[in-house]
Amino acid sequence: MSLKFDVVTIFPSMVLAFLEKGVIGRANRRKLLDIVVHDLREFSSDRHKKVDDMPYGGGPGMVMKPEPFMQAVEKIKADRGDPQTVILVSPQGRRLDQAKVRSLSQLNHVVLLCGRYEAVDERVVDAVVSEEISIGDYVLTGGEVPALVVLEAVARLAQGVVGDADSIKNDSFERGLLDHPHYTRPADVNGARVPEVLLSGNHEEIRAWRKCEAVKRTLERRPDLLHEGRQLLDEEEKRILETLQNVDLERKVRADV
Ligand code: 4GX
Repeated sequence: MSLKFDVVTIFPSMVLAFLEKGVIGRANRRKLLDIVVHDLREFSSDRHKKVDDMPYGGGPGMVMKPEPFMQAVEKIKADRGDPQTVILVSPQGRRLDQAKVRSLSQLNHVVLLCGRYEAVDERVVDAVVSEEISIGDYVLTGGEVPALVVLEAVARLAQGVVGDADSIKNDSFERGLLDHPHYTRPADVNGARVPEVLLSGNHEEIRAWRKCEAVKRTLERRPDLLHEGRQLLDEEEKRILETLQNVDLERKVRADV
């Protein structure tokens, strides 16, 4: 039972070029995934295959016409069965996070609609879209990259796509902590040395060091993760966090006197 995706875009070649590479490409070839990319222009009834038009009420930019997206979703339903969700990637959507990715990975069939220009006619949202998803608070020129972000994040959670299932449990946002620093050979690059503990062969010390570095980084760069995900931390991590916070507090108090 492979996870089905349908992507609707005016740039199918761009999306396909991305999807044939790497872990996702391999999973698609091995039939662990079943991804179909659709050219939106093929669903335009217009003789010039136009998919955009001027906005009613005036204003800058163009709006994507409703019928091509609606026809595309109809065709997907007829050929591939009813999807469990039809996603429009859009700055107006709920922001994607790993919890949302996890819940999407439980589905069998996901449709992703990619818009361009200023907007998509709202009747597409009303008629065929089940949810709008944003990948973050910055402005892009089209929905293709966001759709690929959603697809890649969801697809790698499907059974067998990522070879080593343990590596998923280790993902930063599954753990509520950022990753610790990593090093590979050589042990010295122009004088920049790998931390001595990693060369020590003392696995208990290495484990403790990594944990401490992960908590330090998270506190420093993403304190928001520690507030949301404190329950994800084990006792050892909580102890490290408290120690670091106390050290910081003492430093502040000393600066005061
Ligand atoms: N996260 N964009 C989509 C066209 C558009 C406009 C309105 C639907 C409704 C974005 C983001 C994003 C730019 C992709 C506008 N589509 N999408 N595009 N950030 O900025 O998802």
